[in-house]
Amino acid sequence: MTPGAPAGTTPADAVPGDTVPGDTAPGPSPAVAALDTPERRYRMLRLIRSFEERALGLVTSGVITGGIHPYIGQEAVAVGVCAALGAGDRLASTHRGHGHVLARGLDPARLLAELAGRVGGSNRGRGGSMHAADLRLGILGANGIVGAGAPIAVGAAWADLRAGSDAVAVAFFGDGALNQGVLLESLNLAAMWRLPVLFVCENNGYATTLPAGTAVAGSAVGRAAAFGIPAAEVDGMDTEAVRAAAEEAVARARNGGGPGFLECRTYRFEGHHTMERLMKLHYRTPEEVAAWRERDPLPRAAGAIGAGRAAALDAEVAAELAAAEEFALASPHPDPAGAADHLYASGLRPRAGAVV
Ligand SMILES: Cc1ncc(C[n+]2csc(CCOP(=O)(O)OP(=O)(O)O)c2C)c(N)n1
Ligand SMILES: [Mg+2]
Repeated sequence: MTPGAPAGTTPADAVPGDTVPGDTAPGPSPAVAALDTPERRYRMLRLIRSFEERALGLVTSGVITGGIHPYIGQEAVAVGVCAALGAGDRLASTHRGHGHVLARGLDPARLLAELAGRVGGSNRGRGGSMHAADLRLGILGANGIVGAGAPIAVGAAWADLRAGSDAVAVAFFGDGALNQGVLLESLNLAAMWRLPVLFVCENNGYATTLPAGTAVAGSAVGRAAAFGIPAAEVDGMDTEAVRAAAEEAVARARNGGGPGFLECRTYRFEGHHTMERLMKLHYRTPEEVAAWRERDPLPRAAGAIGAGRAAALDAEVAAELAAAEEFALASPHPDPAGAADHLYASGLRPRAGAVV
């Protein structure tokens, strides 16, 4: 492949299955997760919770290097929002993104392999925890840059609108993004151009160890209101409350009503990042953590379907994740000789002489 060849040409060194831009995951085309019944939503809550618990174990044993930002405690937000989406919609995720991508339908086996840096991973093991993406599911990517999903979702919504589609784009972000300029720019543009975007603030009370109460002047919904964007505060520990609020905002956006904004009040039960286990930090009291654990979204969702049915689904998920781990661990690490592959869109390669 000669440098500078026009985009769209097939590189001579193309990897099989990599001819479609964004078709990052080898294997069959995945389907968006169906979350249309309380049972399916409960199963997904359990899948995310158990996936994260298993991933924590793999961090401890050194199989996953670099650590993760566990989503445990916040599952109702991802499941409630994704339950309100259609197959053609899109989402931009965060550094704490496993719940978002699983709720959208990413195969847990592929995600676990991705976390472990294996070729069978959703991004061939090259992205890791903070970069899981699959454009076939409308997953525009997790993102290690606080607030950076917002402009990506706004751009996707603008492109879809221009293309005549009625798709909606969701931007997930934390309370830590509320003071990022790029979020405010994104809110402004989405409001000015009446773009079909749902901004979802997962307010878990802390940005790393910084309490939102000492960092955020005004309020989350107040920021949206300043741009004329309808905003609602939602109990982020209640899947059905999140779903109802998201459905309303998604329907309005899809019908030309412009962007919406949800502030989901939630809590992470684990540390900010797995590194926190090695640190002696005292920014939350055990009483505060215990009080939020009382509001765990899983028992509430299990109550709606009955204990027997919930236990059966728990067993199903446990078996699925055991198989996922087997798949992930059997998958090899990528060949270091191919480290520079996939850095550019199809048709582009590093400049001759570039050090990669
Ligand atoms: C632009 C930017 N600034 C700082 C960081 C370092 N950082 C990583 S996570 C984080 C806190 C994010 O808090 P929040 O947005 O509330 O999400 P949470 O971790 O609570 O889910 C920070 C400051 C970063 N990744 N990107
Ligand atoms: Mg936070």
